[in-house]
Amino acid sequence: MFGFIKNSLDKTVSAIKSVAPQKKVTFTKEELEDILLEADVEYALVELIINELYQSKITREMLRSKLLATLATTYKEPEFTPPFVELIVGVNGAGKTTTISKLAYRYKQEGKRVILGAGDTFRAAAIEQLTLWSKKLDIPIIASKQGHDSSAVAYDTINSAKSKGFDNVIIDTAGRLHTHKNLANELIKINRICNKSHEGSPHRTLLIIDGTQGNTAIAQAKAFNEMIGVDGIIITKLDGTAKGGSLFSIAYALKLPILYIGTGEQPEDLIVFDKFEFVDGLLDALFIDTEEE
Ligand SMILES: Nc1nc2c(ncn2[C@@H]2O[C@H](COP(=O)(O)OP(=O)(O)O)[C@@H](O)[C@H]2O)c(=O)[nH]1
Ligand SMILES: [Mg+2]
Repeated sequence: MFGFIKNSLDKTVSAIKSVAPQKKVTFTKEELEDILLEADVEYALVELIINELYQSKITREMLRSKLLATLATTYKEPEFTPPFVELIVGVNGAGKTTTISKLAYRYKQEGKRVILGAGDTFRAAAIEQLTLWSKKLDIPIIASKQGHDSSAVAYDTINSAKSKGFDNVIIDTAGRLHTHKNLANELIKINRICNKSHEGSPHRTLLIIDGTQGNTAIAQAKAFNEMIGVDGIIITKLDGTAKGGSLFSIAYALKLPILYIGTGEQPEDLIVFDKFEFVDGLLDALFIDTEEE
């Protein structure tokens, strides 16, 4: 898989190159400040990183350890009784439905039996979209009509999975309702109903964040985390953005692990997030490889 994360950083690397065209062995703090801001690392985090670097000439290793530290939160899979139930949350257009099909495809490739729940009952198009993916991927789905209770969909999906011995349940949710409070209430209710239908579930709540939004997604991500509690993040559309540096600020601000990144619209365009590969992908664009000399 090596190289895929790096490819998704192409645009971010181009942005960096605009302020640091020449690779070097060390950079000054001022140079690094420009570089990190250009990559869309949030201002406060840039300052924090810069202030923690005590030397005047910053080497690759010094910066590397600071960047890795922002991605320090790790994910620990909880103990669970199958099926493993996942709730997918995030604002409209973030890439929830697409990411669900990618996850489902991945699990199916791993030999698992997956079922989808079309829990975004607010928009008819969301139900149709997930149904279309389920047909394409030949993965069963539980769907109801627009306007129906999304918790009922979650309940039915989990029950069906239990009775048929499925391994994974992935439930879509609405990204927007008439008001923020409505959305919060709906998500809290789905959470409760999942637990009713299968104690201990949902086992994992994943927040989908549109990578092209960069740092502006942080406030929104915090809101979701406060609403229902998020276990991990998936950043989508990294293929189309120069804001790769925002991953540091998002992970750091939320103290949540980034689990996957989305790099396209196809089911296979989901990559396990490897923080080392990500950080080194950026650093390779900046620092001269001293071993090559
Ligand atoms: N290029 C790219 N497009 C994506 C990615 N993930 C989702 N999309 C597109 O973003 C749009 C919104 O996605 P959708 O799954 O409907 O978002 P939802 O409203 O959160 O369910 C669709 O056109 C998707 O094809 C990604 O990783 N890369
Ligand atoms: Mg959707």
